[in-house]
Amino acid sequence: MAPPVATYSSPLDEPILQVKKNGNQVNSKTSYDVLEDYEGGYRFAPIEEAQVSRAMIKRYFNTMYERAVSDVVIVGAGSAGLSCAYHLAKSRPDLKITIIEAGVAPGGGAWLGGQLMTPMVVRKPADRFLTEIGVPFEDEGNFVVVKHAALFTSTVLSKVLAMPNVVLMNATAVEDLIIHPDSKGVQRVSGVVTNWTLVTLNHDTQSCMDPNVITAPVIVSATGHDGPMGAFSAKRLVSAGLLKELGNMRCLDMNRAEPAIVNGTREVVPGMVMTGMELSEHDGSNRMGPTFGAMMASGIKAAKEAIRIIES
Ligand code: 48N
Repeated sequence: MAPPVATYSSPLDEPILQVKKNGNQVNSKTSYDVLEDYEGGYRFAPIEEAQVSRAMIKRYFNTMYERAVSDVVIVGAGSAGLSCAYHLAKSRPDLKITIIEAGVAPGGGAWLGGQLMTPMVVRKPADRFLTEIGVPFEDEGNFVVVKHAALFTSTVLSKVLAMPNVVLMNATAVEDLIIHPDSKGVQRVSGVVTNWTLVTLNHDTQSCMDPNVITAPVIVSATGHDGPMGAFSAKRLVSAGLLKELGNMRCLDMNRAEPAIVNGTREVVPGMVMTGMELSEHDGSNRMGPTFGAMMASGIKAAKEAIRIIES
């Protein structure tokens, strides 16, 4: 039998959620209700295609205009950047926090545990962050295991995106830094230079694709140690003459790496706080491999550092 064809005389003035079932008007209160067959089949409110474009354009470009001046820009939405964003936005709901993420999908390396395996290991006491955001885990004594890394990442991401003072611009890359001398002549990071990531990755194929800018008194750099732009800010600080040389991440040592990253999280140059695995490239600390507690704790420390700078 052919599926029912939704036919209605004048959709624009038909009551949207008033649908007929067995000849009677029915208020479809829940999504399940509307899944049942109604006379004329499942129905949507009518729309003009241009309404969709304008709904996206208006909001996105209003946001770009409004966030051209932010209070804190976080570069990189991996586990460190997202943990920083969560703590910062929760502690200071008055701050305009803008996250710039080069990938279409935020989350960095935290969608998987290690060697593409899915469980995520978090060493105590960093499990407290999991408890705070409501991520269940199995307790193994000195560490805990989240059944799938994506459960942590999707949870922290959803909480960060739900915060009214946070804006995430994904598929957008930071391709340079804004650096000004302050009143004492000290070089200070004062913002970021951005472009669509696909443009940033293609400057060698098409010249003169100039970037955009976002200014902020504090930049938190959490660009990780691998991927097409890993350790972006650390490398740029070297080429800009604000860092003598990269420390270069050292070999794996979990017990040394994790406290070094957390305790080393700091304002590495005036106006820039560095967090997560990018710091291992900046400082030359060890890598910790497939354990994520330091990313969470480092992100939280970066948030505290950003607040300290803002309030100083
Ligand atoms: O997940 P990552 O790479 O970085 P972190 O520091 O948040 O977490 C690191 C963690 O995943 C590990 O590497 C673990 C602990 N392994 C350690 C080890 O020993 O191997 O996230 C960085 C994010 C990514 O999403 C990138 O796409 C993004 O930063 N990114 C950028 N976004 C915008 N502009 C850029 N220039 C840029 N560069 C990187």
